[in-house]
Amino acid sequence: MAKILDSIERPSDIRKLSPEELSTLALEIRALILETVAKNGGHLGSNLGVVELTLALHTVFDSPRDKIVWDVGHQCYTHKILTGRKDRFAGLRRCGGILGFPCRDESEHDAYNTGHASTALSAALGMAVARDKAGEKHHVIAVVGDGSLTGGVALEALNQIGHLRERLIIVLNYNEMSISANVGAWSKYLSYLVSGQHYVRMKDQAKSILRSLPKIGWPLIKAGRALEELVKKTIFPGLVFTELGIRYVGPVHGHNIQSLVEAFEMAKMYDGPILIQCVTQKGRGYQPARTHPEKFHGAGPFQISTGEPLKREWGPSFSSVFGNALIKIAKKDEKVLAITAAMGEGTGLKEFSEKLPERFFDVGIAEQHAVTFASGLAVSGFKPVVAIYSTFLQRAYDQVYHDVCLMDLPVVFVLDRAGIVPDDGPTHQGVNDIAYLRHMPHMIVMAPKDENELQHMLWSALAYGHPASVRFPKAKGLGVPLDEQLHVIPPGRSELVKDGRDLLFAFGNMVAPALEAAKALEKDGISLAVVNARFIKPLDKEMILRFARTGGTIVTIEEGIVDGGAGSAVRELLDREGRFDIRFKAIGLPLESYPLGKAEEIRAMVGLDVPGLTRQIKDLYRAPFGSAVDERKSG
Ligand SMILES: Cc1ncc(C[n+]2csc(CCOP(=O)(O)OP(=O)(O)O)c2C)c(N)n1
Repeated sequence: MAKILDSIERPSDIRKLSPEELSTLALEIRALILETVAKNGGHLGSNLGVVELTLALHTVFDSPRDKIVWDVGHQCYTHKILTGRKDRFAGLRRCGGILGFPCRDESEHDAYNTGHASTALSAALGMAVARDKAGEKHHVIAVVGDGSLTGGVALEALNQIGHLRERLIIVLNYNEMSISANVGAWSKYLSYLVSGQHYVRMKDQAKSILRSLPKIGWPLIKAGRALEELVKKTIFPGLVFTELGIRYVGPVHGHNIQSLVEAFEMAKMYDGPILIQCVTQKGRGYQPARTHPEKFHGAGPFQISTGEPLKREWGPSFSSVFGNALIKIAKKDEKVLAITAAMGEGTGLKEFSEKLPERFFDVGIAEQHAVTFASGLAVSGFKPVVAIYSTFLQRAYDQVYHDVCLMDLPVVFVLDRAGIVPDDGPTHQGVNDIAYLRHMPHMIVMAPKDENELQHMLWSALAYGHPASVRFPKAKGLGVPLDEQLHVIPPGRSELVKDGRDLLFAFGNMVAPALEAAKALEKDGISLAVVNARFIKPLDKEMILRFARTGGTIVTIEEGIVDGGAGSAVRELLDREGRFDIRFKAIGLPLESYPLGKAEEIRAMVGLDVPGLTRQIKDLYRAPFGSAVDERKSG
C-alpha cells in the first residue's frame, strides 16, 4: 500500500493533509526513524519524541522562510525527512551520508548548525534582531529541550530575550529528561508548571488567607492585595517566564498535532517573545526506548524486536575502566568527588553515582559551572574529578584557566571522547583539547596508551596536587590486564616501547598503531624507536633530546588537531634547544573538515591508520632533507 510519506517532498506537502492523514504520517515517520536508527545507530529517544511537534511546526510555519533553530539538533530527523532528505535518510550518520544534526551545507531548511547544547535561544535571538533590522517579517522559532535549558548560555539568552522583547517563538520540548533524568531547581520548576500543583497550592493558600481575614478595615484591604498578588502569581502559570518578559503558554500536549498547531498559530500572532511548553515523551512509540531512555538516547545498531544491541563488543571501554578506578580510589580517599555535566552514563560515572551518591554531582548541561564548582571544592580541600567529553570542555576554557589553573588548584579533568569521534560529525570531534589545555599554567596533560595506564594516570593525577588532565578515546580498551595496585607516574616520564635509531614519539591511543607502523617500516630500512609519550605537558625532554641526533628524524603522532597540538610542543622544545638540524614531522589531524563516518573510516581518510602512518613516514624519509633547515637558519 502506498504510504503518505511517499508523497512528501517538501514541508508544504503536509499542509494538504487531513488530521487523520497527519496522524498516519506520524506513524510512518516513526517507523522510518526506528528502522534507520536500528541499522545505523543514532539519537532515537529524542527523535521519536518530537514527530508530532515537528509536523505541527512545518504545518504552521513556512520553512525555509521561517527559521527553525534546533537546540543540540539531535532531534532533527523528522525535520530532515520532511525537508527533502527522506531518500537520503538511509545514509544517516554514514560515511558520505547525511549528518544526524542540522547542517546548513546540507539544506536551506537547516537554519543553524548545532550539536552542542543550549545555543538555540541565543542564535534565534540574533536572527530575530537581524530580521527586524532588515525589515523582514518571517518567524524565528527556537526548539529547546528542558535539559538544554539548564545550560548557562540558554539562561543568558533568556535574560536578553526578556530585555529586548523581540518577536521570537520558543518551543520548550519538555520531557523531563536530559540524557538521564533532568536535574536541578530549574528542572523542578518546569515540572511544577505541568503538574497542576500551582492550582492546588493557589486554592490552599487562598483559603488560608481568607480564614485569617478580619471583618473590616486595613487588614482586609491588605489581605485583599495579598490575595490579588497571590492570584496573579498562581493563576498565571509560567510566572518566572512572564516576569522575565516572555509570554508563557502551556502545558500543551506534545503528541496532539491539533493542539500543537493551535498553540503555534497563536504564537505566530504574538508580537514579542513567547514560550510554549510542549509535554512530550522521549522514545514515544517504541517501548524499549520508553523503558530505557538513557540507553536509547544515543544508541548503536540494535534489534528492533528486543532492543538488544546488534554488536556486542567484549572487554571494558576506557570510560568504564575510568569509572571503576574512580570508585576504588574514592573508597580509599574520602576527599575525592566526581562531577559530571549531564553525562553520568557516557562518562562511566553511573556506578559511582549509585555506590557513592553523596560524592557525585550532576550539575546539568553546565560545563562552565561544573569547572568553577570543582574549583570551589578544591579551594576548600576536596579533590574533584570533572569528567567531561573533550568537545564539551571547550565550553569551559576560561573556567579551566581562570578558576583552576591560575590558582594551581588540584582539579582533575577526565576528557572522554578525546580524538576522533565516530558517527556524530564535526561538532562532536574531540580534537582540540591538547591544544587548548597544554598552554594552561600548572596543568599536567596526559594521554594513556591503554586502559591500564589510564588507571595509573588517574591515581597520579589525584596525587600531583596540581590541575591535571587525562584524555582517552571513545573506544573499548586494548584488552590488557588491569593492575590492582596503582602507582604514581613521575610527571614527564615517557616510556620506551621499542628501540630504534630515530624517534617515533606517540601520544595516547596512537602508541599501538605507531608500534605497528614502526615494525612495518623496518622492511624499508627505516629504524624507529617507539616511545609512549604519556605526557604532553610536561614533555619528557631528556628522552626527546636523547634521540635528537644531528641529521636524525623525529616524528610525533597524536589523535588531535596538529596545529598547537602535542607535536607542536615537541617542535617548540627542539626550537628552544636550538635543534634545527633535525628532520621533524608532526602527524595529527588537519585543522578543518571532519568527514562523517566510523572512527576507522575517518582515521583512514586522514592518514592516522597504520597504512596512512607508514605512508606519511616513508614520504618524509624520501623527501630531500636540508632545505627546510637552511630556510629556518636564514629566517
Ligand atoms: C554543551 C553540551 N554538553 C553536553 C551535551 C550532550 N547532550 C546531548 S543531548 C543532551 C541532553 C539534552 O536534553 P534535552 O535538551 O532535554 O533534549 P532531549 O534529549 O530530552 O530531547 C546532552 C546532555 C551536548 N550536546 N552539549
